[in-house]
Amino acid sequence: MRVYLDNNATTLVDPHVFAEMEPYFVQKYGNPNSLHSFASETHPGLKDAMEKIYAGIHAPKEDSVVITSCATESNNWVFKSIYFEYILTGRKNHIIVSEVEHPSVIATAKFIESMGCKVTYLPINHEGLVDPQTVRDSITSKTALVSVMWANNETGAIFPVEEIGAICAEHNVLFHTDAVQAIGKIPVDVQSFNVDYLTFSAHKFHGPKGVGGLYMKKGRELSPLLHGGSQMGGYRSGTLNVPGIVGMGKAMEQAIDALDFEMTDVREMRDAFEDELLKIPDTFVVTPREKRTPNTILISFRGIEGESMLWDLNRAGIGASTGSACASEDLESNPVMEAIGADADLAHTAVRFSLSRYTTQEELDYTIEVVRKAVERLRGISSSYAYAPEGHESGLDAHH
Ligand code: C6P
Repeated sequence: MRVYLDNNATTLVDPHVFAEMEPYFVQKYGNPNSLHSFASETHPGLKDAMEKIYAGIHAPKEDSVVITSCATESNNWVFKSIYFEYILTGRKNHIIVSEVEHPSVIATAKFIESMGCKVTYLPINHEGLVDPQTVRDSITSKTALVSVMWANNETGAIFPVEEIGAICAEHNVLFHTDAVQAIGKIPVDVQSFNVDYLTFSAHKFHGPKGVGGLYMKKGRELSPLLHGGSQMGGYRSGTLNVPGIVGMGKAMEQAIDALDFEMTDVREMRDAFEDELLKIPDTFVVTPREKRTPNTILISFRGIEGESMLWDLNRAGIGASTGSACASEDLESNPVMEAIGADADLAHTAVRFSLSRYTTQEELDYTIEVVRKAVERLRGISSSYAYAPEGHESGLDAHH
């Protein structure tokens, strides 16, 4: 059996999405900006896809959605543009991010920090959540931007973006949220709270890789990301990725249709799976379930290196991760586990299971069996587990 439980890293392309994209590779392959019928026959599909994307996040017509190649690009664009518009010009000198943002935010924040911008990295609490009060306390008259993700890719923790957005509005500070792990898992409505910029990426909701987007509220326009032929309203030049955009539109529509299923059926399956995992002694999950996206579990198995667990899982045909896919190769401890104050031993033991609407009960039953065996085998050869004093603390800090 092969089981895919790494849906926060990327997802299977929905077959309906794939079918919708196909003609745009082999029949309707014209450049949408050309002046002939090969071009114009791409227009209805593009228009339809953009409408689906706007509808998926409830963006009003007057706001902009700019298509990018991925969430990393969208996040880079926001920060670098804010740097050009506000920091370099001396209007502001400070931005705020949470310390558990995706590397595409953290590394970009560090880059503009190296160019002279002050950056505040907000801590997370013992539940893996950002406290909105820390945002309020960090804002100064020179703060240009607050960027806090909607849902964390490692724990699934849902951050209080409504409250943070309200604090930003109160202080006249721009607010960006990376909603990559929120779309298709929880309702996303850009009109229901204050948000200026919102990042998303098609391959996280059963769309194709290589296409993402940035929502931008009217009046909050950024400086162009790519100068050139003025596609995408001049914000991002370059020939449009027509199949990708069509695919993202369809994937957004499918994700919205499947949202109830995700929030009830996938959640129930996740919860039952988690109950089984937690029956294994000395296992810990950080964020409470009701504060998490419905598909995600970040679990620690004391005494077992996350990578060793992945090895055993992989040999049994199961794909999971120790955290963010792009940080999986460095064998560092999990940054979110470190941020909540887990001890060094426990921070190396995290394994992320992320389900999707394609996950089946049979796959989860099989996974439980494999995990149980792996825990037995790996703890049997773990010196740190063998010598741990009886009744030892969970390894998390005092409030646990
Ligand atoms: N997280 C994970 O395993 P791209 O691939 O550029 O479209 O998405 C980047 C990205 C940005 N923000 C968040 C919150 C994300 O989760 C990701 C991708 C994957 O967690 C791969 S590192």
